[in-house]
Amino acid sequence: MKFFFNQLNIEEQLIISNEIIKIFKESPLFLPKTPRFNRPFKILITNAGKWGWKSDINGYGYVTKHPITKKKWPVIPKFFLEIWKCYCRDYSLPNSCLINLYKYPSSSLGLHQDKDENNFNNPVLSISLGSIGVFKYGKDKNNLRKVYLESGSIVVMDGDSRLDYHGIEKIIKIKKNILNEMKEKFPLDCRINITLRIYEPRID
Ligand SMILES: O=C(O)CCC(=O)C(=O)O
Repeated sequence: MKFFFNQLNIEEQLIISNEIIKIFKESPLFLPKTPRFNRPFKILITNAGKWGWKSDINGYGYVTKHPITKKKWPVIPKFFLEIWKCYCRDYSLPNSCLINLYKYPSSSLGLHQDKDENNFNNPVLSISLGSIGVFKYGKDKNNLRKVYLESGSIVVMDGDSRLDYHGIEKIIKIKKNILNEMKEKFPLDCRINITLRIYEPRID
């Protein structure tokens, strides 16, 4: 796991926030639910790119259309691709961009591995914006480390860390949340995480 803390400056974070507002308009946030038991996640999500991730009673994985609007996901903003090129320069461009909204201090994301992409030689890159995410990670579920992901931080999971367990324990409110400055476009004191991935559909 590679952490690049506080990499993006305020101007860059504002560009990203504006791109997210545009994505939300085309591709509204939705509440994912667990397969089988239909339990709601503690975050809202949406996507950009050819492939978007969803989870509902029928299963989870990558799909080309928004589960509610049934429209294709919007394209991944160029600026996001530029960030990918800086940190993952040896790889092809991502075709999936998942956006998570953590609305409350109690919003969280359970410990998991990113295993739906089929080719784990490709990295996963995530960008944090807004409130702090308390991020737990490790190879062994019983021996986890904890870091605080502040706004503008980037995480890359590649190589040996590509299949590490990870999750968000909780959200910590900060004094100056960049997302609060966006004219009420985001819930107060929220956190946003953007994850860029390369999904390779299975050819059966
Ligand atoms: O919010 C984060 O920092 C982690 C997001 C994540 O692990 C995921 O969406 O799979």
